[in-house]
Amino acid sequence: MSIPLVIDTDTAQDDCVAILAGLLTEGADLRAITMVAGNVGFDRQVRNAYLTLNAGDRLGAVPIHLGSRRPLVRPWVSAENVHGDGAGGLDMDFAGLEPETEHAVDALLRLADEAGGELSIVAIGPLTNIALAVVKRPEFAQQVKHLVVMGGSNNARGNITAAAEFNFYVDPEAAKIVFDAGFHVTVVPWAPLTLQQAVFGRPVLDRIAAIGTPLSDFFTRVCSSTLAFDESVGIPGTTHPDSLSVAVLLRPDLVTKSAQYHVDIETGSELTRGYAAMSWGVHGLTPNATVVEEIDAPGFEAFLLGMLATPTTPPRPFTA
Ligand SMILES: [Ca+2]
Repeated sequence: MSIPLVIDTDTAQDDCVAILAGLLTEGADLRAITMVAGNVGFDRQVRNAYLTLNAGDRLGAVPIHLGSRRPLVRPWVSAENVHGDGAGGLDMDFAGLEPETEHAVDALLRLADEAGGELSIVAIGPLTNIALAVVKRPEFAQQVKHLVVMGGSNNARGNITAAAEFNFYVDPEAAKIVFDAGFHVTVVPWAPLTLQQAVFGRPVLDRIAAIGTPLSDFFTRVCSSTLAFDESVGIPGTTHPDSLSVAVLLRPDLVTKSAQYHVDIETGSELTRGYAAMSWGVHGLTPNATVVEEIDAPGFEAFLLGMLATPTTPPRPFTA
């Protein structure tokens, strides 16, 4: 059975891998890519998405809709110190590639209508576009079959601050709107889940490089800058929460443990801005999200490595 989905992304590094998983996994019907301000410069993110479609030999097959160029309330904060340009310096000729004129928020609403309750969304950047869709049409939350959100930490450390994970930190007001909206939502947290089960160390990266396909070469390139950063902060490899989020939607059998939580986002404090308070059921709060706690990590690795072995012929040559 095919799963119609949209990937809402701030395309850099693992976002690229997530898009490839949405493009190439059997049964996935990727209907659009919607762009949101996050990791790196907005227009650079759009180029990274085109680089990814090119790597997957699907240039022109999936529309890219431009969304929010800044968070709802706050100035944009980048993660360029982590990701560089988000594509490891990879480039190509972008001539003739034009994103859709329809705004990402309008595209999300239209695609939800067209899918008749079957559309799923994997949101792997700040939640600005998803929040705006809810603001524009509150019943959007009920129209979406399944929203998978990469963000927050489950009573564990952040990454951009001690308290907060990047996506929720960048636009905490948007995240709060989304968790209050009534979506059927599953959360893929940064810690402990990603840090414990979705880090690819050098031996795995060597195996990926040895696959020798255009996709594995692309993976190695786009993940290269982040590897240096991750190792500099004590993470023993590249991190893959975004591609894990796509896997959670498309391969729910990879989730081995999850639980119901009440998730709320800190918007008042500067110290803990964007902190996700994940209440585990003993505080009298009604659950509003499923939080992934454990995955089949070897299965996830096999999922991505299998995808990267897919033969493709990128129509446009990559340049350094
Ligand atoms: Ca992302």
